[in-house]
Amino acid sequence: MGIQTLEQFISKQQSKFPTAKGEFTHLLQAISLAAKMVNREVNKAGLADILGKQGKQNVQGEEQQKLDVFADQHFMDALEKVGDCCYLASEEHEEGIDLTHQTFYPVGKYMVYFDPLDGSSNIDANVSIGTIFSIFKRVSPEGPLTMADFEQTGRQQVAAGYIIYGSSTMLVYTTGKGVNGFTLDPSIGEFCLSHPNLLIPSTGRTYSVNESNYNQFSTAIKQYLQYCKDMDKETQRPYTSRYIGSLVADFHRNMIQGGIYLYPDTMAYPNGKLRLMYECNPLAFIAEQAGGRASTGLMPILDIMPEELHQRVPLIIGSDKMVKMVEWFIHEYS
Ligand code: AHM
Ligand code: MG
Repeated sequence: MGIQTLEQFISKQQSKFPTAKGEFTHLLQAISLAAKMVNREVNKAGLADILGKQGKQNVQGEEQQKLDVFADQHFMDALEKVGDCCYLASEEHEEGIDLTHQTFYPVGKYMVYFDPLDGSSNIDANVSIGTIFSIFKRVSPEGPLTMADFEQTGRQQVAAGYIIYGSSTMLVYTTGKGVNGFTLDPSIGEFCLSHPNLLIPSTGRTYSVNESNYNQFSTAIKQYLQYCKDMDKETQRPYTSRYIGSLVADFHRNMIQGGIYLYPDTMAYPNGKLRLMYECNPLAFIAEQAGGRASTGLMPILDIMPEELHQRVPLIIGSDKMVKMVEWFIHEYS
């Protein structure tokens, strides 16, 4: 069996729906193109004076890195030009962009939420970073967007994915029929199918959490972390602690090897740090599609009704049995 490029894979999937107009195919192609451009910049980051801070803060008061701005511009540009979107929202912009008002490019039915460069505080240290995206379809037929278009839970996502710029660059996505991973072959500039039908092991030995926040965690989370460190032959505890501090990288490792990632509420972040629309929802969709689980500890991430664009929620995500165990601790100790 020879290689199968992302484009070939998408076309093959699309051919199963003879009435489809190819809009979704174009959208994924646009994302793949922007990902390649960001990858190129990430790879030459040390050379091109693109490392370091931009000197501005984004809407959430975090310092923007130069590559954040580059990635945001390229994803925005590619998604706007493709003409299949009606709304674009990025971590880097306070407001989403309603494309139904513009006349320059065609307007389509897709709403895309994305984090252009997640974990960007790691760039200067050459640590893996990522892009995360979530795609919805507007529910109102046409014209201006309505509240109903924004009031969709993560279960209504039509696709979601991430790109990890790591020791190799991978694009992993789902359209609700399993998860597939593609590795960028730099010699031909194409993402090639490398991880068909990805499944998260139902349990693992790795837990990822920023443990410096321990004193701010609830009793339930403290008890769970103690459980991770306790000795038990059957469950192979103590578990191993691994925290990169780059969500896509921590999540991807757990996808491949099994494990759990937690960003619970803390005093500094009473609702957790991570954002529902472009960090938690897309990864939760992928996790569930790969046989894993994603929860706030009290409810599935995918059932949360969004209230605002940059809404934060606690995130517990990864191997099914491990996430269920945290839910059990939260139930017992709350
Ligand atoms: P960012 O979107 O500003 O990069 O923040 C999200 C990142 C995640 O990648 C990572 O898991 C988390 O923040 C790390 O936060 P902390 O440094 O508090 O552990
Ligand atoms: Mg982020």
